[in-house]
Amino acid sequence: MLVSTPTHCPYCGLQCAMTITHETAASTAPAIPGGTVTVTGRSFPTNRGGLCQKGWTSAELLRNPDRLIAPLVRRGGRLRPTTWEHALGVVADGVESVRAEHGPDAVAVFGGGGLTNEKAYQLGKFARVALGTSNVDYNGRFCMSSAAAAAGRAFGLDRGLPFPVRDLTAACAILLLGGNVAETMPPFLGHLQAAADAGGLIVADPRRTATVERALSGGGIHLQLRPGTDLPLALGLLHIAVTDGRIDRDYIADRTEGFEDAWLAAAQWWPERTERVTGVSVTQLRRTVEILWRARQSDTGAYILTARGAEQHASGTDAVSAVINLALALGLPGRRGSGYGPITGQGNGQGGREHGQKADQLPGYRKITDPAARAHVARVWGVDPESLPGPGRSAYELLDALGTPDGPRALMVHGANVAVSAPRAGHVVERLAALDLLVVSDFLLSETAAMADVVLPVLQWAEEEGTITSLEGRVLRRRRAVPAPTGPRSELDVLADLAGRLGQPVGRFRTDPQAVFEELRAASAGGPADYSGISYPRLDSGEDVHWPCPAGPDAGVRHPGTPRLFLDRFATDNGRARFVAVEHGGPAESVDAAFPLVATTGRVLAHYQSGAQTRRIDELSTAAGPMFVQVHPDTATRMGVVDGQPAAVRSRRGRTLATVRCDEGMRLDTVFLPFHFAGDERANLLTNPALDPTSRMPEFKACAVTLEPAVSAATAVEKGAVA
Ligand SMILES: Nc1nc2c(c(=O)[nH]1)N[C@H]1C(S)=C(S)[C@@H](COP(=O)(O)OP(=O)(O)OC[C@H]3O[C@@H](n4cnc5c(=O)[nH]c(N)nc54)[C@H](O)[C@@H]3O)O[C@H]1N2
Ligand SMILES: Nc1nc2c(c(=O)[nH]1)N[C@H]1C(S)=C(S)[C@@H](COP(=O)(O)OP(=O)(O)OC[C@H]3O[C@@H](n4cnc5c(=O)[nH]c(N)nc54)[C@H](O)[C@@H]3O)O[C@H]1N2
Ligand code: SF4
Ligand SMILES: [Mo]
Repeated sequence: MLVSTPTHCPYCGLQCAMTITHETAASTAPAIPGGTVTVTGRSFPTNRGGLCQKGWTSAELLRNPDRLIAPLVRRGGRLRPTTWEHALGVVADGVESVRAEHGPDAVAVFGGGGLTNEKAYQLGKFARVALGTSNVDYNGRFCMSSAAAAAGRAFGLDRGLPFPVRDLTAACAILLLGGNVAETMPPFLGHLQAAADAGGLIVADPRRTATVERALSGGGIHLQLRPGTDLPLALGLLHIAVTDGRIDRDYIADRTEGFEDAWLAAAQWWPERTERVTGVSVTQLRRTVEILWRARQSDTGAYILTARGAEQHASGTDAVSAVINLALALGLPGRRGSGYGPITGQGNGQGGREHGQKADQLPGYRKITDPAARAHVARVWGVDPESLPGPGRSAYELLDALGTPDGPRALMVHGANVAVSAPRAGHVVERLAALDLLVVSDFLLSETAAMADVVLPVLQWAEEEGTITSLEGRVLRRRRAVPAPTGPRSELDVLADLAGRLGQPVGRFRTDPQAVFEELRAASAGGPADYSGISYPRLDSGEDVHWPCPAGPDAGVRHPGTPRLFLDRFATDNGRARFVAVEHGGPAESVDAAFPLVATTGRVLAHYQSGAQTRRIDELSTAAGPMFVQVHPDTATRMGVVDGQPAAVRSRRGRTLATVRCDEGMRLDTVFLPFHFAGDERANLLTNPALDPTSRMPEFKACAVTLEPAVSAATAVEKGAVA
């Protein structure tokens, strides 16, 4: 029998629509249901039927032989299969004893932007109520925190893109800073086609990426800046816009505040100075302003977008503020057919940062320090507001404190692989090893799970119900499309069971996703991310609902949702967007004779994040090839490394092994490494955990390194160099 279910991709924030078809058949393995599972693209505004290679192959992990079936508990140094009863007993006892000895903050939780809204919400509630800990944060801190912080201070609200992706389709000019969407969200590139064809796609990236190639093929511009210089680039562009009279003075007067101070900062960034610091020519700077301004004036659509390249810096929040200042001066935000927005990365990167797994937040994007927010959420949870902890440590600070005298002694990880993806990963692994108790919930034995004392096998995306909120703030239904293996349990079930063992009353932690969503609606009501008017039936009917979507006083009136924010006013107290005066400091670590190159890191098309999932899919692993370091041929010669040969990349924190990939399109001073590989090939053995003062985002995109030839393990064995 064939059963087809409409749902969405498990990977990135574009949340392409897909149909999963399951052909039922008798099972050949005891725990694993039989039958074939196929994926097809489904018509939807963001992907228009298209999927990338990761989406096409996403069903393979459902029946992957590496799939975790039974809980694992470490005994005699090894992880061994056991029963749920025993595994959860070990977790509950371990948590109780750490709490008794060191207090509630000694148990920490690390969540993920891949969790559904229901799971993210429940994880935050579990941390605050069942554990009573302030120490809960998640991998979105490594992803969207700088963009979110900058949007918050400029617009009073962060929702990723404040407009639907489809609005970009008509635009004639788009400036994209630090995004390689041709590899990170291939169907998104289709929305940039009109701009690209008009010669209006401008991409700021130190590398000549596939996205840059698309821009250049239509006559667009590549701003090949030095890593970590988006901030002065944006200041320089604002300088030109002001001095050439290419700013919207009426908009600045009517809809914004703080322009004078922002201009004072940008006034120092005359074009030649900007060129010297960023490496982008004055001609290109002028053309960029000209293209954006022309599109803005003729109302043919001008947008500015940022992604991780511009944001993942110790000055990422200020860099995004500088970009928003430029957008405001041109009069783009809050206007139909133009705008600014960051491109959210993870599947539920947006919802994941709204419902309370972030150290400083409660559901509905509420602040945990706000007494009214605490009272509201405590009422929904049936607890005393006084019992809710305050803000806790940010993701890297949390990991850095593990096992230290004042830090957490136990950690529960849900949906992240920090042993690979956290900055200064060698140090993070040492901290994980210093814990009394590490509990990882996953469906695969990720590198982090492999270090755990207890591993809890959970269900995968196509085996359970839930909702996610995509990069455009649209709430989507994820559906159960295939039967689950016997053994793994749903995360909601695991959290409820543990909560009971930790003394929580029966029924406080629900296990049915729809029931949890109903609670989330109530908890979010009246908050910035108000979901109270959204329901499973509304979403199931295919309705296009973007938050905020309040229920309103009259339950009979359905709020239509808010596809476009800020059209009348911004979400600040006085309704005006705020310019923020920012200064350039540059990357936290500078190059010197010992570490003469800047390393930046990022993604390739076929792998996802830490690679825990995609490294297990042969088609993707083959397409991606081995770990590499991308370098200009002249730089390779200078450093004595050879194309196609192994090299060691060293920073002040560690050493990474990679195959040299020479590329004429690289800057001479920059190398690039993907962060999808494990073990000695982790790019994060190099990265600098310098944190942004506002967002606490680590500096993934710039650290000082050197390159030297290396003998790979394989070559060494061949040559007899290793016994
Ligand atoms: N294939 C694939 N797709 C993904 C993911 C994945 O792991 N694999 N992950 C998803 C997630 S969570 C995210 S956050 C998004 C990320 O999506 P992107 O932001 O597009 O991805 P990155 O490769 O991290 O960075 C983009 C570009 O920034 C450039 N860059 C590096 N340093 C700088 C700099 O200082 N300034 C500027 N302007 N550019 C710089 C890099 O060369 C790179 O080409 O992708 C999502 N989609
Ligand atoms: N050097 C460098 N490092 C980076 C970045 C970079 O650009 N450069 N980017 C950063 C960014 S933007 C991000 S988003 C992070 C991502 O880094 P990670 O947080 O490590 O991301 P994933 O590899 O997606 O890890 C998710 C894990 O959770 C599991 N999982 C998936 N779904 C679920 C679920 O529903 N429940 C549970 N319990 N588990 C699940 C997966 O199998 C996987 O093991 O990496 C950051 N690290
Ligand atoms: S672009 Fe993102 S959502 Fe779409 S198929 Fe690829 S990974 Fe999935
Ligand atoms: Mo991300």
